[in-house]
Amino acid sequence: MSLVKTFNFQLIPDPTGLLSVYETGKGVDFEIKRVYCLSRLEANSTRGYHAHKALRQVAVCLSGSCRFVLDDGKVRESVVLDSPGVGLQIESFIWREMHDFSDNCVLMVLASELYSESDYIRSYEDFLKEVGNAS
Ligand code: T46
Repeated sequence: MSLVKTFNFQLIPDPTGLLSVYETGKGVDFEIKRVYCLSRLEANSTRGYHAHKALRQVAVCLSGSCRFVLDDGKVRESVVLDSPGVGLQIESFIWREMHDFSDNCVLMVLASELYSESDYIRSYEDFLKEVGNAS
């Protein structure tokens, strides 16, 4: 089964622009407790390089594009996000990295939990131990 799970959000275009709707129960299967955005990203920068223990998230690229790498300790997959109408589901205990930010990239993330640094696994070695795949 693929690590990359995407789904579509409601888009309401009209001649003046595009309205996109993000709502618990409409693709997002958790109560949205936090929303954060990444913007003004430096060219050639990369982010992420961690997993979460409990947090579940949905990432949406509101503008421009970026590439997510998802890794469960066995398989590593990559997906490009480039539409405000597409959500990428990121489950707990999945290592994630973000690469290839376009100039105008704005990445929004819908989160199931409030911010907690203790929920992060920031070392890949520790992550492999947690998912039972350390050598
Ligand atoms: C994720 C990917 C997709 C806060 O204080 N509150 C917050 O809500 C967030 C998200 C971050 N922070 C602090 C924690 C760090 O000191 O901001 C700093 C940068 O956070 P982080 O290293 O987690 O940033 P990214 O861009 O590598 O990762 C972010 C999310 O934090 C993370 O959960 O899955 O985007």
